[in-house]
Amino acid sequence: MNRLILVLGDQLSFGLSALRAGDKAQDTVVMAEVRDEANYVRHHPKKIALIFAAMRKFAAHLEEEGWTVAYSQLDDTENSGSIVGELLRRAEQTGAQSVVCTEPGEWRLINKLQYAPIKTEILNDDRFLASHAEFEAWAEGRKALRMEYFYRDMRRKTGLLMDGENPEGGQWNYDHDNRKPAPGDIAPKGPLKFEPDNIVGDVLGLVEAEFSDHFGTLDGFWFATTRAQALDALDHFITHSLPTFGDFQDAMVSGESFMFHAILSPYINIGLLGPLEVCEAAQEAYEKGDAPLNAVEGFIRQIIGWREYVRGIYFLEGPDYASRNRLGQSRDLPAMYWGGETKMACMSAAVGQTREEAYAHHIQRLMVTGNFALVAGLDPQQVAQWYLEVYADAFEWVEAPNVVGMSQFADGGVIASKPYVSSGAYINRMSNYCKGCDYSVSKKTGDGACPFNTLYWHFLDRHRERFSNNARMGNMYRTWDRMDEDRRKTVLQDGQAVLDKLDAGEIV
Ligand code: FAD
Ligand code: DLZ
Ligand code: SF4
Repeated sequence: MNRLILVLGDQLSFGLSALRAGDKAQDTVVMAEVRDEANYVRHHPKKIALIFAAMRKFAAHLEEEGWTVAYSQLDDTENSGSIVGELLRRAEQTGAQSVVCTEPGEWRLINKLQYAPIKTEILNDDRFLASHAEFEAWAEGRKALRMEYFYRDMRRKTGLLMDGENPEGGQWNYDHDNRKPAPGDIAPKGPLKFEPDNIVGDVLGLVEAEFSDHFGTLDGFWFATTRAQALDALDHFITHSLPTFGDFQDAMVSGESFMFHAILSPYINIGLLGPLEVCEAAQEAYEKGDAPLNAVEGFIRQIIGWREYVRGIYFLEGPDYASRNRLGQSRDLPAMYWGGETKMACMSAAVGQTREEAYAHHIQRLMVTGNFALVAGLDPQQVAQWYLEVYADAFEWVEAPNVVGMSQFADGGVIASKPYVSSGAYINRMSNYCKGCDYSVSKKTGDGACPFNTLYWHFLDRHRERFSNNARMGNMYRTWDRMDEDRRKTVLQDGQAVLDKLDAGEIV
């Protein structure tokens, strides 16, 4: 009996479980550009363009391989505007009675497919190293679900950077070597960029016409949109950036949007690259003596450790995870997140490059935009929606744990053992942003004091009840308590003044 094989925009992998289960001779692959997916949050135009262009090229490859593909372009007049709508329309056209798909990366869409008015079989997404069952077994009975221990199991499972039973070089984690600020004369090569071809050009025209009111620019689109291009981008990263990736992993420099990062997450997350092949390429560079252990271990840990771990948490914790707000923070996202004027050079740099590139690296996401959201008491759901919209690599299974959990502590500590908050000193140590800022990072209070300096203490003070017994935060509270009472009062007043300005829509 003929069936429909659904392939979603972030499932562009030739080895996808739904394709493996299909029969080229009688099944029809359904791929659909739909308004529901492009608009359920207002994705960055570059993200939509990446997904649509990569979908069109993937569909063409499937046809070359003998599949029958029913592809809906966004502007097809018959397009119903939703994934389920398109499945029903194609079922009527082909006479198919059932659908086979690979589990989507978001509860919202899983739910829609589960309750679709057509029989739908949802298969495991085995493009990940750890299945849901394996992650559940790992988590079972543990008091705290810390990434480091999960990561070690993944090293053992994959054999990556293993010397028999032991970690290569004698240590599991070389993070302490990876926190260097960047010297003044660094010249990162940046990611490999691709000229738009005709298919990309068509998509850019469509996205410009339909989604130009979303935050972000389409100008200078350069993403890879095929597996072959993504493999070239991987090769370029391994050759030019991996050797220094570790040393400057946390560093931020004005005007350098990419530093030595891989910029591979958009490709891995939509399926053009597999996580294991990316890690194997890094391991090979280490074995050939082309990249040092601290860089290669750090890189591999992000993928087989963090990436797999956050996915495990998202599915283990269930559909309510993304809406948690355990700190009860509720302030609206200020206009500076949408490019509104700000005097904070670090925020301006992170948001500005996000608008341009649909990309910011980990420390910009965690310690600039995330840190500010947390100390300023922003509503974590609005914050999460922002991240889901603006980054090309954002899909809820990976975005929500990183934002709601790691960055905003809104899951109450499932992921992080303490909140990632800092004063301006951290940003000053890891970047050159403060040199060009209207605020003074060395000023703790008063006119022109860095907002992070006062809001950091304001955050700790207003959440004292929750955090003062946290062993990892004892030093912070002891430092606060040692401050003279008048000084504490001034710090809190100044912090409150920043919050009042945000509430009044004034420029901060
Ligand atoms: P690199 O720094 O070069 O790292 C290599 C690879 O490791 C990445 O390509 C990615 O696949 C993986 N990786 C690294 N850190 C993480 C992590 N914490 N979680 C999952 N994978 C990781 N990553 C996303 O893929 N999608 C998101 O929506 C996303 N949202 C984030 C939100 C916040 C608040 C924070 C703090 C982090 C978020 N991350 C997200 C993780 C990380 O910032 C990005 O994976 C990374 O910036 C992607 O750029 P890159 O390829 O240059 O990564
Ligand atoms: C993100 C996205 C966008 C913008 N558009 C589409 C689309 O038109 N068609 C499609 O199949 N998938 C799209 N996606 C990816 C889905 O939103 C994604 O599969 C779910 O969010 C689950 O990760
Ligand atoms: Fe950011 Fe404060 Fe430095 Fe300005 S002084 S760039 S606001 S950390």
